[in-house]
Amino acid sequence: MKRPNTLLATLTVFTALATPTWAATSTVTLAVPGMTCAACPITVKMAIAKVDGVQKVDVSYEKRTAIVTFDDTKASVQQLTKATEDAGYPSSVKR
Ligand SMILES: [Cu+2]
Repeated sequence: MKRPNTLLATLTVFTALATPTWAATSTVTLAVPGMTCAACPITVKMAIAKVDGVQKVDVSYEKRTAIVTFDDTKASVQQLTKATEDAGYPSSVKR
């Protein structure tokens, strides 16, 4: 009965990745498809930077992504995506 154990281990890893509890600093890549000109990344970056706990924001207009480093005891991914959405740029976690 190797299969169930392997499945359980896989699920455990995925759960751990989805909800990191051991570290204060997390990095997430957000897909921001709504950026349509060179000025958009500035708006997105400012919106994300305002979220408490955000330490670093790298927005790529070419890739339509925002790579955010944040303190996950202060901020959540949901707060980050909400911040971009409130600024007019809905985003989602890129995997
Ligand atoms: Cu623009």
